[in-house]
Amino acid sequence: MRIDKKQIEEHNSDFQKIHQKRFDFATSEIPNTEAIIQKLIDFNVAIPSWALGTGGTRFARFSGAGEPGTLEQKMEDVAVIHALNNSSGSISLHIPWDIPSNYTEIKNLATHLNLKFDAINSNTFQDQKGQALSYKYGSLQNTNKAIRQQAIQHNIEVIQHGVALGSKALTVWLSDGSCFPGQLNFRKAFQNTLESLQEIYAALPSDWKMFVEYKAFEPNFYSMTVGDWGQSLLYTNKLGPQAFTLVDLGHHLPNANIEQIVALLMMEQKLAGFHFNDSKYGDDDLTVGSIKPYQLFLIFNELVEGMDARGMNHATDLAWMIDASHNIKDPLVDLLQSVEAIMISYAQALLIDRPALNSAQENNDVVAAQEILQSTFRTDVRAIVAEARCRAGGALDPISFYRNNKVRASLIKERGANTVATGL
Ligand code: LRH
Ligand code: MN
Repeated sequence: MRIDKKQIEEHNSDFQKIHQKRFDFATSEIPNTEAIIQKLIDFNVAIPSWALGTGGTRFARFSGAGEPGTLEQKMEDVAVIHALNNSSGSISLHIPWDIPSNYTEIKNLATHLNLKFDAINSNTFQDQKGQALSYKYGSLQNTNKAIRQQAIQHNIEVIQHGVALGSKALTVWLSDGSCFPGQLNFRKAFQNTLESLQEIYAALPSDWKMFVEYKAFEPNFYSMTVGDWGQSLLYTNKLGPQAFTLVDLGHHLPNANIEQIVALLMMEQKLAGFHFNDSKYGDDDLTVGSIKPYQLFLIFNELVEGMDARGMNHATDLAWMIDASHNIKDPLVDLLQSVEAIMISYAQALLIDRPALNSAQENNDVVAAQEILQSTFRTDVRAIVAEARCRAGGALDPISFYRNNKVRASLIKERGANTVATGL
């Protein structure tokens, strides 16, 4: 399924009149919109290969139709999203779910689809068919050295897959932990995991990064061996300068102050980047900005402040990825909504009057500080985001385009109704 430029031009000419009115109003209210538009055009959010099909829970999975059944079809779906929003030009693969059958063909397809390969993910949270040793009691933490070695070897193979595709980072998320008090010696589990990560770290090419993703609970429900940002930072500090802490928004205990965690990880220059999603209770993997949009804005406020304080390149110095699961919505529409929510929060954070906020903070003028943030959060920047998208060749209203052009119906016609995507 390819979206051709002509279709997008037709769509944009239909939406131009209403868009122009909104854009003119926005530019009359919002200062230096051109600088913001350029930042938005340069910004890209990677799409997870495992979120292009319908996700499920332990209770049920209501499969959608026309899902991508192969890596090639997953890449085509990411290309559809990218053609519509021009902000999703990279895919994050998960091994072994996405092992390419032919590297050259996959790389040629990526070039043809104008896609890059973002961070690549290892998987020692499942036992694969024919796998010699089980990860039931953990992988890198396991008391059994042979099991740790098997997991280390898998991660090194994932790096090799990534090198062959042009990725520049390995994401390690460990489901390791315990379900009951007394089950685990926390210190030994940490030591085993650190030594194992050190062997994997030693296999990293010099221009690669390792992202250590933490999670408070699930699938272990008493302890996780990389359970929070502090534990992940312990590992990444001990591992070395190529190791960074990855923040998945859904991996925190209720009411955690994620924007403060982000500010401190940036201060330590140990922030890898993000797995964006939203949640009300646990690792719900819901649409970004659908539950706590103010929190997302506050996170981007800390990001813009932190990146500018260090002269970082907003688009390339951190890893921007989505990690979501779609139980009841069309995955492509859900991902379009998620990228839109990210672009809106980023644009609003770029709007914040930093000198005024800094002086309010310096003078403990709490009300002024609050008003600066809240009035910015209540500023409608959607026309600015749409203008950036349109200038970059995207659709003014991607979801209307997707629906009006019956993209899902075309995918079903092409793939049939029963194709199932590998992943969660
Ligand atoms: C774990 C996680 C991790 C992925 C998996 C698909 O909850 O966030 O990032 O490997 O989801
Ligand atoms: Mn994640």
